[in-house]
Amino acid sequence: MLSKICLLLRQIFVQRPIENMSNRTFTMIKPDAVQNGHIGAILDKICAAGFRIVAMKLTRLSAEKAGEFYAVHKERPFYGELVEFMSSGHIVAAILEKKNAVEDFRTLIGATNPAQAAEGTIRKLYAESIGRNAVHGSDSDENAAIEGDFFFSGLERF
Ligand code: 3AN
Repeated sequence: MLSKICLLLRQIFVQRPIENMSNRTFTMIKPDAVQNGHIGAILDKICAAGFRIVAMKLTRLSAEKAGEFYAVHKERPFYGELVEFMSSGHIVAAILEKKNAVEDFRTLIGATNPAQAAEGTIRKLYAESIGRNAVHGSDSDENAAIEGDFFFSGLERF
């Protein structure tokens, strides 16, 4: 009873309601990193940073599926290039778990443009360019859930 009251009080008074801080994010190791043989090194960094792999698969997106996944960028000038690249080879898709997963994973991968990514980040180490930037990381809890559902059924996550 007391813990329920505490939870309610937190939800009322804490600026960021606790439901908004998800512990899951979604990632893809992109075709450039797969082709360059970086799957193992990238998974090693992800695990060393304290993420637990909840779901994972090696797969390939059709152009249609890549277009659907990145539909939010449809109006951006690089959309066609992005869809072509993301359907050009195999990817590793995964759902990852950790406290504050979305934000911590974005820190681990670094800036979109590897030239601007911090030292030691996955994109700094393994990305080729802003377009071929080795890994995807969800940008919000809401998108993490949508993106995870895009690739995995309930039976495929643990
Ligand atoms: P992030 O993946 O860091 O969240 P977004 O959401 O701005 O970056 O872009 C989604 C993806 O679109 C990037 N991961 C990258 O592959 C591609 N992209 C972003 N900006 C460019 C650009 N200027 N030229 C080519 N591709 C880009």
